[in-house]
Amino acid sequence: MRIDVLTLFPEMFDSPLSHSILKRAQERNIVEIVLSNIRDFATDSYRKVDDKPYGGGAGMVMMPGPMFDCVEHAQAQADEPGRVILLTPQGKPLTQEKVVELSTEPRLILIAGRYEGFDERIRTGLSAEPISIGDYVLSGGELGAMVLIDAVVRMIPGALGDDDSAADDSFSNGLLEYPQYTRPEVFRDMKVPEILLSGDHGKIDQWRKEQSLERTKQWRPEIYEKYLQSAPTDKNEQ
Ligand code: 4HQ
Repeated sequence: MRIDVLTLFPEMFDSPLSHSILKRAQERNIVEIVLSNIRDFATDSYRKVDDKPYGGGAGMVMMPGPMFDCVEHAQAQADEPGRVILLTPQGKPLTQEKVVELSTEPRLILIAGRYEGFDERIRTGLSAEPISIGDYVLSGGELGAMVLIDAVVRMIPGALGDDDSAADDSFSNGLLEYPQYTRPEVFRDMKVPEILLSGDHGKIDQWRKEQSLERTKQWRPEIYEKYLQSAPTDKNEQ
């Protein structure tokens, strides 16, 4: 996969991209991540990329010109145009389902904006899909783009190491993950549940499933309802 990121602050990406799973995935050529500075596509001597909103109002809006030129420059570097994504609180929420879908794309182009928002023609004219990482307001789209990259890249086959697994992660089966324990068996008077020490893997699987169901019901009732309504498998017999 190739991921282009369009931003006014490419340096913000240096640290997240140079550690752990994202670092290794790039080294193994599982993903190529290319940063472009939108300001390099400004056309005036001030390198202006934002302007006042038509109709008045507070704040500044990202101009379409530099953004179109930046996207088209990125698209000229590969055969497929790639799926263009706009990070914005107005987008559909990023879910694990969406993450898995994006992980099968050959190419993504992420637009991380600043200021109060984008000229609407950036969304319409570039067929950009608005995506939000959550219902809160960030200072810019960069952290949203980093969250999306991290979640997507780890789902590409080969990106996770042998000791990592996506199979038991929260949401992978539509439920929150069961509680985990490691050594010591007793820590500050708190004991590891007896069943996990029993060696009975049938019983352990059953306990974990019950725990997943129980914490999802308690903590994320809306996810629990969705799970109950989804395709009937062994789940509804529990
Ligand atoms: N912003 N999910 C405003 C976000 C955001 C979000 C990004 C703030 C775009 C212009 N991005 N800029 N929530 O709050 O992705």
